[in-house]
Amino acid sequence: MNETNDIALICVPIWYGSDIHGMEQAPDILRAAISDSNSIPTVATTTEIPVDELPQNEPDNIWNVKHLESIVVINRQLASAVSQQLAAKRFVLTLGGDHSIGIGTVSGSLMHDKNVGVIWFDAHCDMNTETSSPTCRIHGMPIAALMGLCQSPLNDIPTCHIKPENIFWVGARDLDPGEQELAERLHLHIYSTKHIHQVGMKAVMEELRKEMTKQGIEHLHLSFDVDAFDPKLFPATSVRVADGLWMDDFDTFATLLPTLPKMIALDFVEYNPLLDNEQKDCEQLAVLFLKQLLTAYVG
Ligand SMILES: [Mn+2]
Repeated sequence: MNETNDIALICVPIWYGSDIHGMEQAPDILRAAISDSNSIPTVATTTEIPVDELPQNEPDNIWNVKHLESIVVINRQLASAVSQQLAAKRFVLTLGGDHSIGIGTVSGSLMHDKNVGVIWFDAHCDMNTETSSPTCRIHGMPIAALMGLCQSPLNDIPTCHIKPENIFWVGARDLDPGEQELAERLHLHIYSTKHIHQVGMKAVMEELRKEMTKQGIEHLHLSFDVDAFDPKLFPATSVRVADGLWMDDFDTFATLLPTLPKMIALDFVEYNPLLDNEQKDCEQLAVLFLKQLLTAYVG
């Protein structure tokens, strides 16, 4: 699997999962920025997942979840696009959009390898269900859908559900009560920012390596949400949480990523260009992150 190092780029300009405008602009901006940067490997093929306008009268659902039908349609298409590209032995880079796209991307990786490991790099755990969610926004639910804990059609997007022990949260620091309960009951692998800063990112990467070996994981999917960073470092995101990760944490993470099972897919989500400054500092940081994350895998 993945004998070649070609990149398949998938763009998903969606904001419906966050219900906040701006993130739909990120794929075009990042795509232009990485094609201008000669330090990022060339993209072999690009797929645009169509994000249609919301219908005038959106159908109700009993959970009052926002934009459910549109998000389900988009994620079904995304899952099959990801699995097709993985089957063609390409490395899949998906540019969001909000983090609701994690349902589709990880579903695609699961079609390729049922035992795929997932690093959910995020300030949040994103494992609320339709009933535990305080906001009714789907970008806080992808992990619950992937684990099969949802009740709506979100649950049926993955053709097989992920084992909770194959998910590794890095940078989490804002758990809702329902998520806290799940984390304790299922003994989830959550590496909080506090823990990372206590023991150091290097030690955390070693813990990840050992746990992934224990689970027999051969392939890795990295779902990278920029809100994992401290808002002082990366303010251009919509759901900011204080006390996040810093540049040296990221450098260690990216440097040691090749010591983990081979990464086959990377999602880059929740960058909101409308919240960037005039100098586009966050756009430049985003390109730097992508470059460092991709270096060991492609090109
Ligand atoms: Mn997220």
